[in-house]
Amino acid sequence: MNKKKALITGITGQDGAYLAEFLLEKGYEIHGIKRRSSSFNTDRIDHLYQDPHTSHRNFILHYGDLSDSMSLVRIIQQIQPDEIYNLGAQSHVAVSFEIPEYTVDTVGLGALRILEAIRILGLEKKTRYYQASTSELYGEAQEIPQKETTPFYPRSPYAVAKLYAYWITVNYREAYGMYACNGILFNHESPIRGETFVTRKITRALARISLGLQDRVYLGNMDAKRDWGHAKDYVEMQWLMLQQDEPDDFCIATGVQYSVRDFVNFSWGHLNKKIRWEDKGMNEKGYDMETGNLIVAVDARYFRPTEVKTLLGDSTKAKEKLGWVPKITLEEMAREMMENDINLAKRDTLIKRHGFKIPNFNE
Ligand code: NDP
Ligand code: GDR
Repeated sequence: MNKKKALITGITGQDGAYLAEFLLEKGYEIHGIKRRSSSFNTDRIDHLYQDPHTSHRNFILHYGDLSDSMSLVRIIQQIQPDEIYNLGAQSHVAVSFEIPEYTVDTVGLGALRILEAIRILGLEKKTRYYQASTSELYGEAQEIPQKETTPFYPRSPYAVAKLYAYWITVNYREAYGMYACNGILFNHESPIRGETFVTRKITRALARISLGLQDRVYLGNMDAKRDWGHAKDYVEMQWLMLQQDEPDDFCIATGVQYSVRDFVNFSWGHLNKKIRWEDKGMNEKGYDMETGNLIVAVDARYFRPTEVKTLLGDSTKAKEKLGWVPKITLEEMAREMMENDINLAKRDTLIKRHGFKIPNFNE
């Protein structure tokens, strides 16, 4: 039997890496789109790499870009994929205020370019399409918890671009009978989460502080609340959504909410340490109880022009129709992330001890 072929945009990102691993285990032939970079950008998938000079590969990367229709048409025509997972994006909410046009180009028009490529190539009945939609669509939440029927109120250029991508996916499904779905995923993290998203920024910094590599971490809104799940759990749902009889849209969340401050406490608590918080509110500072040293400081540069204060999801529909339930708790995930970042910090300590310079970025 011929292997199923999946094409993944954003394969070098957090979800792309977990999804590629998951689909390889299911026996898929994986094709991924990577964009040109002046330095290597495949860290998260290097363990899956197969030498292009060998035959019978089932993991193949193609140069392309969501802003380049021609590359997308060429790759889709060549592969004729059974499934496309559109995970590629300028996915940082705060950065989208700095580069709004580029964000809309990759996130909004990127989705349109793929859908239109499927249509132009006459693959409407063959190729199933997954759109990486987001809880950021709810923004200023109109209902608690949020589910598939909750009205959207996006609060950033990123979220507004994702709103376009959401509706163009629905429109191509209705207009052309395509199997196209939106996974409205709430925040999901992991040890390979990008270093500038708040959870990873926290675990990485606290690990380094505990080993004396840096003295504090600067954060923004400590009161923001999120429904945080584990990326490994969530990619299974992306696949399940494309295996149904009829295409549909689903919310994916844990149904449990914590604040950024809670996440700091979980992570520092992993080291059996406690934090004393002073100046309650936005200017709150966190001191290590043992040493009395300031380890968390609030810096207004991390506040956003319009903030999403609180998100909490209801994934009853996914539980009922897909049989999907999240397995990994936030405490387990924070522990896994801390352990990973402590190992990386130990490696940096060793490098420093031998006289080499280590990067000291604090974004
Ligand atoms: P990441 O930021 O980790 O990965 C984004 C990926 O998109 C990277 O592979 C990146 O490539 C690629 N990319 C960026 N710009 C382009 C472009 N112009 N052309 C082609 N590829 C590009 O995101 P996640 O893995 O966390 O998220 C996956 C998707 O899910 C995104 O669309 C995100 O918006 C969405 N989402 C994520 C959630 C989360 O909590 N993680 C929640 C809800 C939705 P490179 O490595 O070269 O930068
Ligand atoms: P988010 O994730 O914006 O929800 O988007 P992020 O981790 O960036 O922020 C979560 C909340 O934490 C607050 N915050 C900080 N955020 C960052 N990045 N850095 C800080 O120093 C900091 N301090 C406080 C933020 O203000 C925010 O309220 C993520 C992305 O993966 C999107 O692509 C995805 O669509 C959504 O999750 C669901």
